[in-house]
Amino acid sequence: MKLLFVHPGPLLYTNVFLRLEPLGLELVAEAARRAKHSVRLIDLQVESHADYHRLIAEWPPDFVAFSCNYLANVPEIVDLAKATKLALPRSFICVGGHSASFTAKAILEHGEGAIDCVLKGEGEPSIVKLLEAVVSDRNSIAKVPGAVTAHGEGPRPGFVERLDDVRPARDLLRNRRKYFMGLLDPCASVEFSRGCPWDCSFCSAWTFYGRSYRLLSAENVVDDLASISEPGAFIVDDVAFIQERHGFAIGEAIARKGIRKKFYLETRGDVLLRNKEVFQFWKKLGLAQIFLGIEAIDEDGLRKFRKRIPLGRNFEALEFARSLGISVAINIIADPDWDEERFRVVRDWCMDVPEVVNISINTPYPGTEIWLTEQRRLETRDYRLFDIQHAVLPTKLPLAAFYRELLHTQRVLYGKHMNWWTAPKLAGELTRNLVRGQTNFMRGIMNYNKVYNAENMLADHARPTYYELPLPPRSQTNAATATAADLYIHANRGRRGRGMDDSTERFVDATRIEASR
Ligand code: B12
Ligand code: SF4
Repeated sequence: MKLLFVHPGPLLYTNVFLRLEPLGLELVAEAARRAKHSVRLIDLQVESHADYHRLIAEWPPDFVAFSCNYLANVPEIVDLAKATKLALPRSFICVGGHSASFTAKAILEHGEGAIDCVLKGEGEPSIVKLLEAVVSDRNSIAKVPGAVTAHGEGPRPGFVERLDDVRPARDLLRNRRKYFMGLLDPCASVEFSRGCPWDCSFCSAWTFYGRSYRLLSAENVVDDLASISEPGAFIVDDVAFIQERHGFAIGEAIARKGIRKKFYLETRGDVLLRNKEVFQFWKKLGLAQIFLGIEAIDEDGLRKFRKRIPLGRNFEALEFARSLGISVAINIIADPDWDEERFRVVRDWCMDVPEVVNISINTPYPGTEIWLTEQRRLETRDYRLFDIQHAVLPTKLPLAAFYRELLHTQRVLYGKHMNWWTAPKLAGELTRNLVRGQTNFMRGIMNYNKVYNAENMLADHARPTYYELPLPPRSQTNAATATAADLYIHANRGRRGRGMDDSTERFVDATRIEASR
């Protein structure tokens, strides 16, 4: 069959700071290609809807698969699916990915018959089974693991047996130079591990993978890295280098092979402190930027998000990261109940630290515990606003005042970063990128005021809403009875599902809240 894999368009963030290669979709596309199908891929972060329609007119696919990692992309995907079904009534249309897995039935309903199937969980194993069913016996589609159709639902999705057996179809991506992460321009995405063993209440990374954590071998990672020509590499792992040995094994293999790249990764403060030598080693290998999810600057806030890292440890982690000479960005979660005074306190704190500070808004997402337990009523159920840049819970300040405070705070922090200690270095690196013809980050900086603009944010709330996110069933919203099992997409295989040594397992257990799960 002719298969087309589609990544939806950009969200707010993508237009300024970074735009990344759709690695998950490439992995699923490669699994389908290995099953002897003819495969193409289009990424609407860098191509337009007109390009998409032109492509399906010139090369009409039998099967179209959309990647829906982000809830905010649901309306765009549903509309594209409807338009595709109109143009190609015989095509089979499927949606998969992180957010689609948690909202499968709603997506089918919004599709009004245009979407044939939502495929939950990791796509590599299930896409092959779905394609077999589509080719040979359409009546068996609803029995495919992870499949949800209007006629029924298959068993829980299965895991990829060995992550070393899957590979991304990097060659299918056109415009590879359009992907960047700040100054890492251009930048490819790489995966060293999959899943997260912690269980933070605002996050769905662990519920998607059933609290599993699997590793790719150093040999496989290095093979993949060696095939990438971009000088930058974004490590997509939820928490990088949880296990010291794995970090060293990959690092040593990179050094042996003589691979030189600049790396970006995300990790936790306590992991950074536990595995200091790994990060020191990686600094020598080219680790350029670290993103730390600090989330709150007071103990109360940390408890709320169930990050069991004492505040002092987080500050110690920041000190250590600074001592490495690596550029560090941190994330703080703003609650919609913040008032002017709270914003001022946060601003003052942020101005005192040299790190780049990113502020996101506390947003309950399907698949997270706060989605079930948040007692505040949602102000909106417009999918497009669920991007942690818009407030979907009631704000204590009038909405316009909340956005003014938020954007003022973001602008002050952005200004600090752009003008202060980074300016000379930034200018130098930007110039080097421009000389190589890489203008992504430069354009992002120029877009800042247009994108982060209070009037535009308010106008986003005023748009007519055609698709609304359904609320969780009442039976699940009682905090006392809601359990993590209600949330899992992949089954929790317990200790056996986590490729960690016992000491790391104990470390994780000691730093998460629900040690009994
Ligand atoms: C790397 C990452 C990013 C990258 C983007 C990478 C990319 N190009 O897609 C960056 C840094 C840009 C990013 C940004 C944001 N992110 Co992000 N991100 C992640 C992260 C950590 C890993 C994703 C990843 O690449 N995983 C590795 C690949 C291999 O897995 P995958 O993409 O999930 O693909 C697998 C399956 O999902 C599935 N699949 C995927 N597509 C398809 C398609 C089909 C047809 C099928 C069958 C299966 C399938 O199969 C794949 C292979 O197994 C996830 C957390 C997580 N663990 O999923 C959060 C996550 C997806 N991000 C999240 C959020 C909130 C954001 C932001 C909105 C945050 C912000 N500050 O604005 C932005 C918006 C992004 C945008 N589009 O502009 C949330 C999603 C919440 C939601 N429900 O919408 C997540 C779940 C994190 C969380 N804490 O809960 N993100
Ligand atoms: S440590 Fe917490 S926030 Fe980070 S990926 Fe794991 S569960 Fe999500």
